[in-house]
Amino acid sequence: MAPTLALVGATGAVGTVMIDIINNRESVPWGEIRLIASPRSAGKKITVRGEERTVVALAPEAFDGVDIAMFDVPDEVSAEWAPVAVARGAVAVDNSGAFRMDDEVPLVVPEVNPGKVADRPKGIIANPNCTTLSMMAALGALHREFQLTELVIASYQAASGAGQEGIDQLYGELDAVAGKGLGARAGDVRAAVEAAGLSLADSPFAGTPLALNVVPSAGSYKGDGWFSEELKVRNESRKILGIPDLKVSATCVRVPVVTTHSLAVHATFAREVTVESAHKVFEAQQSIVLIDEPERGRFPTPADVVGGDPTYVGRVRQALDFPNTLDFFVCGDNLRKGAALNTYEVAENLATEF
Ligand code: 11C
Repeated sequence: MAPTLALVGATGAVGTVMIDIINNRESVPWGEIRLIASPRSAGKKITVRGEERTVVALAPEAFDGVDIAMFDVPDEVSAEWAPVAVARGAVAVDNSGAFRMDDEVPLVVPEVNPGKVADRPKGIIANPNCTTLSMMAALGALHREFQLTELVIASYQAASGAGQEGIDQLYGELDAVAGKGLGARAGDVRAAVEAAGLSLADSPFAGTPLALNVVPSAGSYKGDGWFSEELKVRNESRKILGIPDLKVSATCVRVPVVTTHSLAVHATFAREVTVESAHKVFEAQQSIVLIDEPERGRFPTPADVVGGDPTYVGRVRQALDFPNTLDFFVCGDNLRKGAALNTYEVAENLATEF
């Protein structure tokens, strides 16, 4: 019998993208597709593959008969409910940060470590953070060929990484500053945002305006100068690539982009690497689109690739002063491959087990 799929968090920002992905798949392996959300959203009707479905409230019984449950909910909700889904017989594929660094939970990117799904003693498989994921297909492909030893990145992260609240904040701020010739005097952007009645204290962007600005803070502050997002990039990259001692340093920055994270990557390898050989590796990977003609102004940017499934790579160059080191730029839709799509791909691969 075709397996039953559940989507927990069906009405959230990532859940909504997930439904779009399911609706646009050529075919799906599922019998029933069950939509689950908080009691507040229960009863809502959503069309999935041409059939109107009613969202059911998150409760233990909601998982009865479910084979694979995808979770697109906050960490604390996953921490409580993924084990409930497993106890009711499902495999949980979780997009939160609740289980990523648990030794008994594989952290899976299908292009990099697909076999890890089999090693899931807790019945849970974790999906990486969207910043880590945005570069992982590219890094995994290069690592297979040239053996990665050191990784330095700077991220340019979109507002939607902070959910619908982040999107609303950015749009509100852009409305508040547009057409006023601001940005030439310290504090004028902040003053305009506050004068428009927008609270910066409650903003997901560290009390700082994001419009006409960049903010070197993502996630929560973890001490010693580091933000959680930077530590996630380090820890998750090591786990996914299977290099526990990989040298990693990350600086994560929020930029006034709605959706699609970008990263400037500086990657060092044990073996000799050239731009030409890296291009070949990228071109051979189905989920990567290489746009690398800088002399013609052709490289990926969030505004041009948002809504796409692939990882977009460009600006590939040999670091002038660092042997065996490449610099390149990647863009990935943080709500698609960075969240919903990778989770769905893991679930889809699992479907053959049922
Ligand atoms: C951001 N990457 O852009 C974060 C959002 O660990 O799943 C995802 C947080 C996570 O703010």
